Amino acid sequence: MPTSLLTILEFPDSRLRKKALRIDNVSGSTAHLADEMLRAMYAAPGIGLAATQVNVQQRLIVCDVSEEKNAPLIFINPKILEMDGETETQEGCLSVPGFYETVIRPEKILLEAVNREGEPFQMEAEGLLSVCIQHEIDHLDGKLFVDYLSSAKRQLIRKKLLKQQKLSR
Ligand code: QAP
Ligand code: CO
Repeated sequence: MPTSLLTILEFPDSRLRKKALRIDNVSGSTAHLADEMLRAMYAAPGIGLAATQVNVQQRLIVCDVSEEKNAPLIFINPKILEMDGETETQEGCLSVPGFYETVIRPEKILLEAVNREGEPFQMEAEGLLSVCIQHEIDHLDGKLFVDYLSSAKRQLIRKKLLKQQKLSR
């Protein structure tokens, strides 16, 4: 598996707080970015990645929650239309390496998005895919899973990651 040229930003980098803009024209470069993001996600390895995490302020996310890592999904301008139920998941994030915490979110979603051909579609998701999509859409709005934790937990993670980042540069 080739590694990726994209760099994944790490918490508490302020660029993770920027709000991504809608993509009004799906072009070849959008499809190319999606492919590069999938490459970076698989290399990590991860199950989801948002453009915000690679310092691109565009509304584009990719996911693959399959066991075989052979079911890449690309969502452009994703929007949740309906949600239902409640589920608890141990979430992690490529931008918060080494930390996993329980987050409660809606269990099922109805999603609207645009595909890499520029065509709108709707999709229902539940289970890990639903949680992954919600987590990635949060990134596009500058939100991280650590924002759902107590501020004490978030500050501790922040401190540990800053220390780690200083050691590794
Ligand atoms: C979001 O996160 C997600 O800490 C995607 O050291 C995760 O792919 C949604 C990863 C879990 C729901 C449940 C995290 C890789 C990958 C790490 C990821 C790490 C290496 C996280
Ligand atoms: Co994340």
